[in-house]
Amino acid sequence: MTLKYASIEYEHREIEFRNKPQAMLLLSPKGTVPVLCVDGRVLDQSLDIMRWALEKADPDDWRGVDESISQAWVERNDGPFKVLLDQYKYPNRFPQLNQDDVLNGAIDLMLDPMDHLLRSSTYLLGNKISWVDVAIFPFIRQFAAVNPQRFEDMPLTSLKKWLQQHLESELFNAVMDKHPTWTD
Ligand SMILES: N[C@@H](CCC(=O)N[C@@H](CS)C(=O)NCC(=O)O)C(=O)O
Repeated sequence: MTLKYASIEYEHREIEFRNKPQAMLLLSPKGTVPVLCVDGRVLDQSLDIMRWALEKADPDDWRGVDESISQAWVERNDGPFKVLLDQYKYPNRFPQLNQDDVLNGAIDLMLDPMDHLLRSSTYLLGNKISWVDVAIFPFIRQFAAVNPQRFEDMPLTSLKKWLQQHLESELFNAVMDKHPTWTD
């Protein structure tokens, strides 16, 4: 989404996790996506790719928000919330965990605090979209998709509205095209 927003042209190589191309593993042996190879550098963390793209162009000032508040939200998302999201998505991998505890943990840690913020502003850090919304939205989308009805039934009105707005956004829909699988 950030590459598109910054009008950066790139070659999109869709890969299969079960059959990762050697060319990708040579660049980034950890084998996760996304990987961006640019100007002789390899960026293989989503946030690094976002930062790199925003340095190139940031027409709507996505970075015009408080750095330490932004960082705190993204760290909460990528750290403890991601752990809970995986536990919620793959209950079979965590048979020792009570699913209600996992769900309540995610609500208390992330969903409720986000909903609270979004009651008084359209976006997480104000009335203007920022890189933090874009960094976190895919994770909330995944969380909602695990059990859409359960998510819909949660009294998180402002969060649901925020999610819906991102799902319907031109930017998100512009990058959701299916691509053929690339192989070496
Ligand atoms: N911290 C990394 C995480 C990347 C990551 O875990 N990507 C997942 C897909 S969302 C992946 O590539 N998994 C590879 C696999 O499951 O084999 C980032 O933000 O780029």
